[in-house]
Amino acid sequence: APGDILSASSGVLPPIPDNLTIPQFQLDHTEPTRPHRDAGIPYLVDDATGKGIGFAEARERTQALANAFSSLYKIGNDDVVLIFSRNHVDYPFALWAVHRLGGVISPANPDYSRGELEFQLRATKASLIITYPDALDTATAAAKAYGLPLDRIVVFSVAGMSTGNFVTIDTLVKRGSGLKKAPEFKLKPGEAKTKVALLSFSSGTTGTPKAVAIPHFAVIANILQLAAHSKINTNYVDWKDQRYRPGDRALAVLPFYHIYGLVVNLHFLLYCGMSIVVVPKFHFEAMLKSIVRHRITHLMLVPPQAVLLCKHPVVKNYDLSGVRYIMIGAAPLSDEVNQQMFALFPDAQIGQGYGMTETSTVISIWPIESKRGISGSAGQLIPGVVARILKPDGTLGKVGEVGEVTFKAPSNALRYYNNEKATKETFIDGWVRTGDEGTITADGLLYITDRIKEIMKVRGFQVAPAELEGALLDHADVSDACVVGIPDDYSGEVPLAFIVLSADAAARVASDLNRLEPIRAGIIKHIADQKIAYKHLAGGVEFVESIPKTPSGKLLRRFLRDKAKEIKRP
Ligand code: 4UU
Repeated sequence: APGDILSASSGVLPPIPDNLTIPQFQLDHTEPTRPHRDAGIPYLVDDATGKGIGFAEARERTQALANAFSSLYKIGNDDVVLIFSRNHVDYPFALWAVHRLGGVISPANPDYSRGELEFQLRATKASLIITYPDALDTATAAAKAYGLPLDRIVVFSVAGMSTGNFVTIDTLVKRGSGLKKAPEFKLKPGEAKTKVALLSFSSGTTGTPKAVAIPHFAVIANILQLAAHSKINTNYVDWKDQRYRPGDRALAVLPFYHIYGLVVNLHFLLYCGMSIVVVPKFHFEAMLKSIVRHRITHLMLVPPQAVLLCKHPVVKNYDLSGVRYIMIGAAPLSDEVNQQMFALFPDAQIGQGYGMTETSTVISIWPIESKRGISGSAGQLIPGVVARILKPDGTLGKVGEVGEVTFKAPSNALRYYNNEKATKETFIDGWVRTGDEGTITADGLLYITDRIKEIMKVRGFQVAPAELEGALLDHADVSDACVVGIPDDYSGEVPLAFIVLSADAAARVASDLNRLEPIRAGIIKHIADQKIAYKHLAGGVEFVESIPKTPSGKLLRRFLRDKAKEIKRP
């Protein structure tokens, strides 16, 4: 038997436009713009000041920035602009401005180190950096190392924060509104399927982070798939019972540099006519204050934030009863936390979503018919998604059987950018291999049972063991290394390194055992000095005689992952 092709949701997917860029869909296409345009619902709201930006102003700022990027920075078709920033109300306008010129956006975490940013600049060949005031030092250092002139750095304007001598986005909006209108980049029918909009990073099933080439069509498709799943009625006539309603207010604590924040929290919720309250940096108690102050109705979270809501003593000081909807995704959610969330928000809709960068985000969300997600399930496949289960013996699974889940969806990304080898392993005949083990029920409910691929998910962020192993092998005391994730109540998992000492370090330890602890501390510091905080070896360092490998030299990571589970942590 050939196995089953599984699909699910009861929503009906409309035709997906294949000739529009993301801003043309989001700002020019008439239907989804109606609540903001005609009813004056704020588009984006700054969390700190409460200042709202309306739809007309959003469009104007986007156009002014497009004019400025075109005239003053010569950004045009296929030029890559790297946004190295926290969330900012101008973030989407800068992004759409570049798209209006046919340019490509590569988003990056503003807490990256110089080396991590330099890697992304090189991999994408970016020619302009848009950054946030507190990330200017790193941006400058990385630009120098990469060879980008410093006048190719521009910075978002933030009250009370210094932008040095750099040109600000506010200045560019002012100047751009006086410049002639930049020619709009246009696509012919079908071209949106191959025209790259985003280069977002993911490690895929193996190796170090790679740029995922995401076309305009994939993002627009995912928005329409989500709308179809939740039966969004764009006539906005009879929407009172909808999960997402015009005028609802979502907090954007999820970062826009990650696909979950960008496509779902920002683009999809705007499509629904909602207002997005933009938070630059997640801070737990500040989030609670913002929920109350802005009368937030919708939250999109990662599991550690749900853990804080369930466990943190300050939560009881805040009236969170206005929250009607909470989606949790990007990493496994424990049953315990799930049940506690249900108890904490007795009236809210709460459930899980599952997605990945390679599918331009969402694959599944809990069924629209149920107020609450089914505990343990990552949700129901959304319209347009079909799944196949690849069993360990290479055959295709049937309903209810366990194996690697693979998806075909209109939102599937195209490939890994400039990486044919990795592309061949993950993007196969229109299917994306997830590296996740799971099963799908007859109702199209997805259950993720394990992770086959190497990556760790630390606080929802991908951490590639290969990246850390590469850095560890640069250390003089290390001759071999293997990094695995170990469970952590808050972060989900944290990296632990198994290390084989170099001959020299081993000899030093053999002559004096007291030398071992400084070596361990040195290795931990070596990673801390060059990597963003969530990649640090919070799980510690374990010394071993050798790293188990297959005869062909491949790390037996699973073996060490199991071994790590036996280690008692302080
Ligand atoms: C178990 O994490 C993401 C996207 C997350 C997302 C997006 C929209 C969640 C809900 C939503 O509505 O992307 P990446 O590329 O950073 O990581 C993808 C990987 C998956 O392959 C899987 O291993 O993150 C893990 N993952 C999950 N695991 C994502 N969601 C889940 C989940 N349960 N619900």
